[in-house]
Amino acid sequence: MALPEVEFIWMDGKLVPWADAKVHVLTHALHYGTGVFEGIRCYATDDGPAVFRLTEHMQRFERSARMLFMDLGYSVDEMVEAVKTTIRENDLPACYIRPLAVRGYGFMGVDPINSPVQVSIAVWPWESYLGEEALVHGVDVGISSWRQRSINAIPPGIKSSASYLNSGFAKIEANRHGYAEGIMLNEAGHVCEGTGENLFIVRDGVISTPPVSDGILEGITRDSIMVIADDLDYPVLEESLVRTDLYMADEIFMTGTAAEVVPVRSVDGHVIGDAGPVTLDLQKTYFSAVRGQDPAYGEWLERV
Ligand code: PPE
Repeated sequence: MALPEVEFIWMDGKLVPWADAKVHVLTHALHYGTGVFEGIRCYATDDGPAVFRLTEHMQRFERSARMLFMDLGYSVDEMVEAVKTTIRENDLPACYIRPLAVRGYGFMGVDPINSPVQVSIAVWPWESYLGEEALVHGVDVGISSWRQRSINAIPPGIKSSASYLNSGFAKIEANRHGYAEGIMLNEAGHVCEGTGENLFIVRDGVISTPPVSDGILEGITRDSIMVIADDLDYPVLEESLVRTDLYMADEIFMTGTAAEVVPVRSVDGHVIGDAGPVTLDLQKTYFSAVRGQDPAYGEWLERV
C-alpha cells in the first residue's frame, strides 16, 4: 500500500514531523535485519479512538526485543502512553500503529551488540489489508513453494524484521500466481501461516489451528479468536495440520491485526466456498469487540 502521510512520528521519545523521521543508510538493521516491530490497530468507538490489546502488543514487542538483547529504554507502560500520545497528536479517529526498534548507526559488522537501539512509533490510516471484498467474499490462496523458516533459524515466534524476508518471498510468489496470499509449510510439511496472518480451519464444527511449536507467530488476533470461539461454544484445537487438511476443510479463515478475520475461498484451486457460518459468527463477534460494541470484550480496548 502507498502510505497515507500523517503529521507526526514518535522517534526516540519525541514527536517529529513525518518527513523528518529518518535514519542513516549505515543503520545496522538495514544491512543485517536487526529490527523488531509490532502491528496494532486503533478503532473508532462511541467513546472515541481505542487501541485493541495495546498492552499485550507492547509486551510482545519487549519480548521480541529481548531476543536481540535490545534494551528499549522505555517500559511497556511508557510505550503504551507513547502510542496514545502519537494517535492523539495526529488527531486520528482510527489507525494502524507500527512500533519499530532497530539496531542503529555507529558500528558495522554482524555483531549488533554495540549498535544503539532506536525506537519509533508510526501511525497511519490503513483500511483493509486484503481489500474490503476479501472480508466478505474471501480470498484465493496458494501453498507457497517457500518453506517457513525453522524455529532454530529465524524464529517465527519473534516479530523480527528479518522474518519478513521469508514472507516477502512467499508474497511475491503468491501474487505472481494470482493468489492474495501464500501459506507456508514448515520443513515437516505442517501448515504454519500466511505471510502476515495466522490460519484456522473448520471441519465438522471443530476449529483447528497450528500449534506454536510448528513455527508460527503467536498472533494476538489468533488468541482473541480462540477466546471468542470458546465463548461461542465452538471447540478449538491447536493441532498440526497438513496441506490436505486445507483442501478438505469446510471453512478456512486467516487472522491478523492488519488482515482482521478474512475468509479463504480456495486453496491451490480447491474450492472451499464463500465464508461459512462459523467464520461469519467469529468475524461478526470480532468486529463488535474491536469497535467497542460488545461489553464482554471491553477490557481488550484501551481508550486513547
Ligand atoms: N503471522 C505473521 C507472519 C504475521 O505477520 C502476523 C501479523 C500474524 C501472524 C498475526 O499476528 P497478530 O497481528 O498479532 O494477530 N502481521 C502484521 C504485519 C502485516 C504487514 O504486512 O506488515 C499485522 O497484521 O499487523
